[in-house]
Amino acid sequence: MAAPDLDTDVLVVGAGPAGLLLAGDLAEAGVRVTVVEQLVAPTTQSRASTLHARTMTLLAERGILGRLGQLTGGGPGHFGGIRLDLTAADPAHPHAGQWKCPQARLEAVLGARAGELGVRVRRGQRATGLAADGDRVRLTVRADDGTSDQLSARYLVGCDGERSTVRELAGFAVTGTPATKEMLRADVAGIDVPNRRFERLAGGMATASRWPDGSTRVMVHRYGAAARPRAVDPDLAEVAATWEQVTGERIGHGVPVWLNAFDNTTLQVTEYRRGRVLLAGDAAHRQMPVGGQALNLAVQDAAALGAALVARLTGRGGEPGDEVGDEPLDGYHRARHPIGARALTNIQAQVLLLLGGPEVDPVRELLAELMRHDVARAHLAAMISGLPGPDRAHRHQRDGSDRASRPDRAEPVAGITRATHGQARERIRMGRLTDTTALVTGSSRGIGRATALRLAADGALVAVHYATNGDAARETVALIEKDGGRAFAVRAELGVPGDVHELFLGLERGLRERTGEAVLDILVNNAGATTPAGVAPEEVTAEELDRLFAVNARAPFLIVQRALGLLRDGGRIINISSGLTRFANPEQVAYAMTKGAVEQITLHFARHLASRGITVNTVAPGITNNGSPLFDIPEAVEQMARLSAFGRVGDASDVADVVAFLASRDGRWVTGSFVDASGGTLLGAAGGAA
Ligand code: NAP
Ligand code: P7Q
Repeated sequence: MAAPDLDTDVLVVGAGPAGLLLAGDLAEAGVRVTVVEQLVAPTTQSRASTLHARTMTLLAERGILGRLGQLTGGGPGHFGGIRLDLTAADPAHPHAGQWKCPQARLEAVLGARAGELGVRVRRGQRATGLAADGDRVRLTVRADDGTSDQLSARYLVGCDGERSTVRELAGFAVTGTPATKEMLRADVAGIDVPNRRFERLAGGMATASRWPDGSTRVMVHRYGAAARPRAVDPDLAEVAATWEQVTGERIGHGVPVWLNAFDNTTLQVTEYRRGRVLLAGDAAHRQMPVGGQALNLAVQDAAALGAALVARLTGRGGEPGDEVGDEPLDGYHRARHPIGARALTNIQAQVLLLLGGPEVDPVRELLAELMRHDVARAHLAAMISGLPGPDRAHRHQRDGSDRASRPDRAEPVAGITRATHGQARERIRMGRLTDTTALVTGSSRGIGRATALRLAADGALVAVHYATNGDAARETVALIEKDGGRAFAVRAELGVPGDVHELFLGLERGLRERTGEAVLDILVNNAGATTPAGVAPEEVTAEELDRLFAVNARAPFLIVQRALGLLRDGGRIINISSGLTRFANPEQVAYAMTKGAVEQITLHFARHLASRGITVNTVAPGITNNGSPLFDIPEAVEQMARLSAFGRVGDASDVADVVAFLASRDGRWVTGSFVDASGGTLLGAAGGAA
């Protein structure tokens, strides 16, 4: 459809992810496209490493997601160093969360697709001149051998990164703010420093993570250190000096593999289109690489621009596309400019949170507090994931039931009305367990805490049991009260003589003080002792076996027995077991034996208590992030994530939501059952690429 004297319809400068995706989309729609790239061969630098939900969908829509191979979940994500579970954007999204994929692998797949669709990539050629006349653009390119060539096209797109030549040549206007803060980054071999994620120390912020090859990626910022113009990358001596100032550790003896510095320069073009020239990705907006958004924004820009150019160029009639006019291209600017601006704002906010000194601590605290609310988490996670936020998304009804029954003594768990919008759901969920009471053992931390929070959010009065960690238990109570829920803490070490008696003294007193009676609707046997990894079956001692059985099996049995006198008819018992009762892991044999025993409580008491309408069920989590430091080590998380069919480790809330279902009225027809809440860990290994 190009005029015969034109070289091509669309010229794309830059064969990064944006340029290659765009070129493929254009070629697929029958638009002629040529890509110009200054690098002779694709880069192998690590660069970006994270794909977000919207990007995953774009790749799936093009049929190339599977070509990336099995991707592992990239953990929960963060906002300015404050933990943020990106699946909160839309937990039902097929690609919820973030996914690890080196940029080089993505480029290889996008490049192969473009090649198959007939795209020509002219490598080793640099754009040096640009002229627009009438209905065409002319681009001068210079090859490495010094020879120049001129290419003509109807449209030119700059996907050539933050130092975009196309942006310069076409004279785009930009707005932004200069650098104020700088971060040093290095991959260093031969050093041994502890892994840490955004650790805030007295003098600065430090991050370290060991690569599988044994080298360590360190990033460091000294609070208050201003950015300075750099002609060359920092050397190891500079990085090591800053690292020592901030952490007190020495790394100067290491071998640097890669060193660089990056700053928070912010820049955005005021218009994404200037006549026949358009920009996408970093060429249109430059930002500090915080939170892995740049690559995702670029790919999403490119997809939007591809659709706009196809609409512009493939209309019907004599002169293809002319009756459509420039509207689609202006629409591209109108759609993507505000998204870019919003991303720059969130990134600047994250830079302040991450690289600000102690003066930002109060803001971090408040923000962390807000982020404990579903809606706030969903809002930020959606912004980063490229998905519509909770205020805009049409939510799937998740927990609706047509029966709006009143709380009822025989069936204590209140029914709810149909909810279709996020906010309505939030409010209605508050009512599901009103007038009920719950005991969650071991709810100072981990899965127990998440369960206590969820049951309290549903309206239950929750007894937060703990053994040693009083501060953490009080924090659980405070978190519940902050959201308008009701809870109290109860201490009792389980597995020692008198344990269950002590627990029930505290429980009954707490219930009487608040409700006037000692009546329990929901019991969650969650507290558990675990064995350290790395102990061979041969090394398990009799004492250890006794301790595990005392805490994990004996105590839950005695708690159920003692609870019978408190439990209301129609009540609920949920026992937390482990996927390890069906997944062999010899190092955990003793622990798994105790969980096998707990599952017997479910079977036999389900029969025993059915006449009273009490259900008894087992929930079996797989590897679940309980906040232990292990889950701060990206490599460890990646390895554990592979065990789940969904490629990520469980979140405590993933398990808590399952418990809440069994505790709710909706779970009334389920008793004596084993509910696998391990994200498909028991399905076995995948047969092939997803
Ligand atoms: P966690 O973070 O290790 O917390 C354990 C909780 O149990 C804490 O509240 C702790 O109280 C309490 N606890 C431990 N020993 C106790 C004792 N002797 N007496 C009284 N309380 C005691 O636990 P989690 O990882 O969330 O695990 C919760 C349950 O899920 C456990 O039954 C575990 O076996 C099961 N599970 C966990 C995973 C996983 O990957 N995380 C996987 C499958 C199953 P203090 O804070 O006071 O010490
Ligand atoms: O491997 C587990 C596992 C584990 C551990 O790693 C050690 C820890 C955290 O001290 C106790 C622990 C408890 C568990 O319940 C599991 C577990 O459920 C699991 C593991 C590995 C593979 C599959 C699993 O469940 C299906």
